[in-house]
Amino acid sequence: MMKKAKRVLCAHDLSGIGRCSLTTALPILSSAGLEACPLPTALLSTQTGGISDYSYLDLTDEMPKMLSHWKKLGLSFDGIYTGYLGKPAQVPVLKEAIEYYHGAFVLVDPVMGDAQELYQGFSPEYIPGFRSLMPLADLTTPNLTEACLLAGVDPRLPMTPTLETDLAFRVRDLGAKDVVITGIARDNEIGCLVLSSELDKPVLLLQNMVPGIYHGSGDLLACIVMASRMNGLPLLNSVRLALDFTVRAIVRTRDLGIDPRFGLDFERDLPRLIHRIQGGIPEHE
Ligand code: PXL
Repeated sequence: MMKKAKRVLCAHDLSGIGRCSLTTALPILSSAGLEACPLPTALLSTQTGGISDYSYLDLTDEMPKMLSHWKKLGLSFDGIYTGYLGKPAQVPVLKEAIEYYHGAFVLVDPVMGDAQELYQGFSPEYIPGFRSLMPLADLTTPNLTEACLLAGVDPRLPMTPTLETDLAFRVRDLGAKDVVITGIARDNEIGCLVLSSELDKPVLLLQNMVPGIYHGSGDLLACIVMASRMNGLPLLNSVRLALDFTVRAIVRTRDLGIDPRFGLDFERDLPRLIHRIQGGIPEHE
């Protein structure tokens, strides 16, 4: 018998330009056969990396109103995916929603910085907020900078494989069941360190590195992992699929000479993603 599409709540910003957050999450989750329900945290003209003078509307006050209407309608969610938050004050709002919809698969992407520093507009107040969400997370996907901030380690410290492994354990000790640290570099490769609740040591998955800063890569990777997990793919296969898809989009963006501040050219690969996720085909070529 045909089953209802699983419903996923997506708490992320809506940026008109920049293919990040909701403009990435919604098409990816829909392609994966999921009903993607946006709970926008902020409205921006563009993503903020490398761009100034963007417009910004905080939606903190709107979020409880949307959630309360959804509660009144008696809706349920099978998944909750949180990302870029407009204000640290949104953390308690999300905590309440996660507790209310207990049983939903929860991915917390603790979006707050990259390249060893906090993003424009972010204060250190976000750090305890995201730490407090970790015990509610089935999975968290910090990049290396965010993992340091969560773990209380200076993100400007030189990285070593030992420190990276230590970070994965420290983030898991904060309470997240599974941890995927993104942006782990080795020689000419880049990838993710995956520490699952079922493993006693992390697994490193790598892909060819494309030098440069490609905005929105972390969001694309996280929402493909979410989409794959919601379709029952195992964690390692989900990360492998997300890494391959993200690197393909980065390569295409570079080859087409697209300004990387405007996001990754991922759309034309959606049919391939649909085939792989909905067909449960995790292997990369
Ligand atoms: O990719 C993370 C992200 C999401 N949303 C907005 C951003 C960024 C990173 O800079 O600016 C608005």
